[in-house]
Amino acid sequence: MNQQHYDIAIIGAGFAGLYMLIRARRLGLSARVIEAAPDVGGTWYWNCYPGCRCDVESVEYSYEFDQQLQQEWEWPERFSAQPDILAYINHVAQRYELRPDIAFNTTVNALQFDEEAGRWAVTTDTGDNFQARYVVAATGSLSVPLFPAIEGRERFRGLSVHTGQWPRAGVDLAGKRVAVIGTGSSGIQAIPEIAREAAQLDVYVRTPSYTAPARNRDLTPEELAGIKQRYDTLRADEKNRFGGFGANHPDVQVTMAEHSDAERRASLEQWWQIGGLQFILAYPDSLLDPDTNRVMADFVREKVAALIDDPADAAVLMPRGVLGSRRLCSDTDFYTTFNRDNVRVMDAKNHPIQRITETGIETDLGPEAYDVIVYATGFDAMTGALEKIDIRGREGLSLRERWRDGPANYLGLQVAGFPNLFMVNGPGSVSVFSNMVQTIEHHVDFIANCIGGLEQSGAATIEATAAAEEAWGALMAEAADETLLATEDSWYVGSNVPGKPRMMMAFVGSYPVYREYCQQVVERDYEGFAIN
Ligand code: FAD
Ligand code: N01
Repeated sequence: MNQQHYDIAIIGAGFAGLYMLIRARRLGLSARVIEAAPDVGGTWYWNCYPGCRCDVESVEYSYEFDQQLQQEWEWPERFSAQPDILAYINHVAQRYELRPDIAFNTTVNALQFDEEAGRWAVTTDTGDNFQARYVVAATGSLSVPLFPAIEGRERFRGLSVHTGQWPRAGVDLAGKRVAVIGTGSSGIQAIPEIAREAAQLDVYVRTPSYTAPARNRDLTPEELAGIKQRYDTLRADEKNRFGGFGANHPDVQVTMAEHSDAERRASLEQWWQIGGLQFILAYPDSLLDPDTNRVMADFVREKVAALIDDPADAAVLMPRGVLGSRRLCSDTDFYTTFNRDNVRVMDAKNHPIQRITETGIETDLGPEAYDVIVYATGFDAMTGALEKIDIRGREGLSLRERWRDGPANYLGLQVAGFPNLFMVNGPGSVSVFSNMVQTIEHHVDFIANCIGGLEQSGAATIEATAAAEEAWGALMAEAADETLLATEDSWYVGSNVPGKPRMMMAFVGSYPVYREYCQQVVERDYEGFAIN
């Protein structure tokens, strides 16, 4: 028989939930983690599609809370592959003996705040229900896979798979006719791998993404030893970078306008050679000045044109619009994959997918038959996982209702009317514009310190005030308006989900600014929060 009451309910056993459990234990509080998956890992459990890896360097995309852990773990590659990241998370779960406090294969369906008792009732799909004084939703920003609303999807008699729900046993693609729908980060990583296995691969491209070569490679033992020696400096430096990553590379402060044409060219070439997401950091005004952005985008287009043999394919795959307003992807052999004889580019912008049939995909150019359809079609990001839960705060207030016009929040941590309910990297935080393990640690530390303080003071609840929420919303909007980030349709602004309110859902004012803001809030006795 499970215990009926816990101090803290933690939802999710990814990077965020696991660290929250560690911090709860350090506070001497009882905690129970509920996880829908059969094991730990979150993103890195679910996304086991071929080619999946991180795009923030592994030595940065990892926990820093324990020096020993940081020193003992050996990252094999610059950008480690999903199995290696999952192995690391499993190591963490084992090292800190976390599993006994986690209920796997269990989904939280509802959370209801009992105002009189000052407790949350947690209801799950297995009947494993309990109460907790605090709830930490470590439910993930990109954890609800999204299928497109294409007619007939259920009719397909072959295999349909989403990259975010890839079968654990793998998919045998040898000799198969495969279609991939979607060319965001997931599609771009999976396509070269699928092309190597499948007999035939058709890639349906509606909006081509900007992508820079990852230039992934093995980390040499000497390199890793060097990083470990200066880990403290690296971590400190990281916290001063826009997105909390990139500390292995120069921190460019010179805007593009300060460079001559030749210097500009040399700089962009240098960053192209460094590779990956870092390319966006070539100039500090890359996401602020439309001229800088255009020059960088033209540079990428020139590179793309040189990599694809067939000009007609290149035209379909050529990225357009603002560089970075959809997440810059990071690839290995993406464009050259289209030079293979077994790969075709399908222009899904001019010939949209009309329907899925029993045998394949139909456009106005006719039907195409497939054995496997891969949906690399993304996620109901930022709010999806929270809105799947029926969350009721004070006076039965529903979170879904509260967020009908957009995810109002304070610091991406709390929502007014929902006391003692914390989000990790929730909408309104830096989250998806950062090295998320770094910002997860920052959020969890904030939450744990806050709970620790409440416990010491004997206060029962903490809750964002409506005024603080409104002010934070205005600040978020202001920060977004100062950048080019909200100019195009993307999951950043919720436009990939029909009916979702369109707004920039993360704080784009930078991680250092966000840290400073949080620091001031704490120094002013949790300004913007009501403590009772
Ligand atoms: P998640 O890892 O998403 O874990 C949330 C967990 O909560 C999931 O396991 C889910 O099953 C569980 N859950 C949700 N709702 C419920 C419920 N109601 N009941 C029970 N359980 C629930 N970020 C970077 O910074 N760098 C990268 O290189 C990077 N690469 C990525 C690659 C991919 C393919 C994807 C999809 C995302 C990537 N991200 C990256 C973002 C990534 O999501 C975060 O870095 C990080 O892993 C998030 O950890 P988390 O614990 O917050 O959430
Ligand atoms: O999802 P996406 P993702 N017909 O939303 C297309 C992280 N991540 O899973 O834009 C045709 O970016 C859609 O086209 P359009 C990272 O933060 C990181 O790839 O709607 N196409 C788009 O091309 C990332 O940003 C890594 O026109 C259709 C694609 O599906 C986030 O997760 C790896 C369609 C969806 O792209 C999400 O990335 C993976 C239709 N009907 C993920 N419907 C790293 O590298 C949708 N599409 C670290």
